[in-house]
Amino acid sequence: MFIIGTAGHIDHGKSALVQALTSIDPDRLPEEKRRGMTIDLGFAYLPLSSGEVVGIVDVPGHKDLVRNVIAGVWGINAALLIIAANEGWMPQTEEHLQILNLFRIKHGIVVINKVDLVDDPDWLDLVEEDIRGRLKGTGLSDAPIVRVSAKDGTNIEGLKRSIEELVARLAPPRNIGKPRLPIDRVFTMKGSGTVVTGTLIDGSLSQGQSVVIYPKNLDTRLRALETYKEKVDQAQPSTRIAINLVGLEKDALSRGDIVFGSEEQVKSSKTLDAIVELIPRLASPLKSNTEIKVYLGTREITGRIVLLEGTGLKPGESALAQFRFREPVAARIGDHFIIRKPSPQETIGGGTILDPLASRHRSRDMGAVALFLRRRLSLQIGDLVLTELDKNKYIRVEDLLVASQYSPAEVEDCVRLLYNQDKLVMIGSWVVDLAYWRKQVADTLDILASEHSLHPLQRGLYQAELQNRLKLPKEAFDGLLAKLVSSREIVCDGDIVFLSTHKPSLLPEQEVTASRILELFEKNRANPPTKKEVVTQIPGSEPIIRFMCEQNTLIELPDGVLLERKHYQAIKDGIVSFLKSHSSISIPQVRELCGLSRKYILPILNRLDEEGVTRRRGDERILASRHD
Ligand SMILES: Nc1nc2c(ncn2[C@@H]2O[C@H](COP(=O)(O)OP(=O)(O)OP(=O)(O)O)[C@@H](O)[C@H]2O)c(=O)[nH]1
Ligand SMILES: [Mg+2]
Repeated sequence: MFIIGTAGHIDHGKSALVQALTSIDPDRLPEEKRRGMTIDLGFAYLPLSSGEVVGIVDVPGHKDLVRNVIAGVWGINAALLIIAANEGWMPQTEEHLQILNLFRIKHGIVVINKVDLVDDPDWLDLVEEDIRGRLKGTGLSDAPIVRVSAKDGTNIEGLKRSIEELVARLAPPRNIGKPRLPIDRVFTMKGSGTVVTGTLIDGSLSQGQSVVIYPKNLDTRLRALETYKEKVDQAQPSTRIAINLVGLEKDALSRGDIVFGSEEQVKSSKTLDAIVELIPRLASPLKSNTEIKVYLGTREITGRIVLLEGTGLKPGESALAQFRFREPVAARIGDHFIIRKPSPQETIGGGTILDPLASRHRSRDMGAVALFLRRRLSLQIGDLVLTELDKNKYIRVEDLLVASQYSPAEVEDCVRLLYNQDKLVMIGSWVVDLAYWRKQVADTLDILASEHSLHPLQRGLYQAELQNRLKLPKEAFDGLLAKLVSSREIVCDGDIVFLSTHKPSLLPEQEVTASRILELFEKNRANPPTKKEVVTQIPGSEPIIRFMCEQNTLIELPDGVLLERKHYQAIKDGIVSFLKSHSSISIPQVRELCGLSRKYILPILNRLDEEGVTRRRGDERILASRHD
């Protein structure tokens, strides 16, 4: 499916030509009939011999109605640039051509109309020669030039053949599964309620499906769809469609609103970065921070343009720029737009959106921002994926490049390809920028190394603490640890992470303290000191006690009770062997067995319960099942 738009100066016969081609009068408003001119967009369709139907959008030629032209040209695949033979090239011929050019329309036919008014064939040759010269350097420079008369029908059949040839050359419209319908008309139809029309792009829409309408985020459903006067179940991209919406008042909608297939596909921002180009014949340069009108989709929106490189842009030149709007705008990377001066109204340029979700840039970041945007100029998916990662650092695959003209499957395939080429990192559902990932790996090793040198007695760092100090989502953080474990750079022991080269060890003077601590326990077997008591007797011994606990030389029990490992093991063995010949053991029996007071016995028994050695039954302990 394709859409062709008309273009050209007022009264050059655009609407007459549409009627001659299709037998449909595109001027539908009473005022248009009365004044004999097109005011708003008109629509028709042309069935081709192939059976395909081409949609036609007819635009007004009046110089004050250029905003309607832009809304109409947006979304067309090819153009008919119509020039009256008797008048030749005129100001809006030029302005419309510039608009087509800025929208990167590269396919079209130039029609010299009203040949019935010119008797002299040499004159027509001159007109054609002049046109050829003016098309140079534009997207239509090689377009065929066809001479017709809409009035007497001269060569209308020839023009139809040219249209057939043109359509055969067009690349099929893309269906990326993310339908957008920028609304160009809203009206009420008796019996069915609110109807909107527009050019559908980027995906298909089906009867009954739910949609969301931006910017008010109105949820609704498509009661019925029509393309070219026929009811259809599904409409394909690059068709003109009319949709009947359930439960919405006409006043809730207007031109410029966008129907989206789902809420997840709506991404918007008040700041958008773009490449902007000024048309060559402008009288003055464009200053940074100027207020302008931007035409995106069918929406006209006023905002400021901030040049990201330099303070002024000369006619015919291009530069990176940021738009700052008061309200958010939903655009996609690669969308073309037109810019106009508010007064006097004049088309001054256009361009392409490079980052529809930009933020305000600080002047010191400008160099990096420019580099980032320049890498996007190709609009190639690989460049977009890599720059998006550079910007976001890490992102879920399904959130990557939603606001682009690529399908989720294309993005995923590209991510996989770049992953195979070692250009990015994939961890679970996350994609991580390669340089960022490397930095996180280096940071992990640095953090652990400095932690070890700061606390040589400790085994390492808690995973949660390390994750806090890095900036990665949990799933990616786990992936990072797993990778460093498999390359044997780090060890994860339960919650603790440490460098594989790290062995906690005591300095010679700390060894002395450790022996003194052990001595305390050996001397007081019947009444071992608590942690507090050790620290009182040997000031500064706390880290060494912790180290000895980690090394399993000491065992720390609840309530600050400490026991020498060997001592604890002996008590445990005693209790287990007692229970092997007795069904249970009471607290007095434990006391008798190990010669310790109640202060130690309860923590010991609780610990044994925790270890699954014993189990409580009333006031007594029995062997836990695995010891039966
Ligand atoms: N003699 C002659 N008159 C034509 C021809 N085509 C259109 N006209 C007349 O030119 C006038 C303007 O035609 P339109 O089709 O309304 O022109 P338009 O380009 O659509 O005008 P706008 O929409 O206002 O820009 C009408 O009076 C038409 O009848 C033609 O081939 N020969
Ligand atoms: Mg017209």
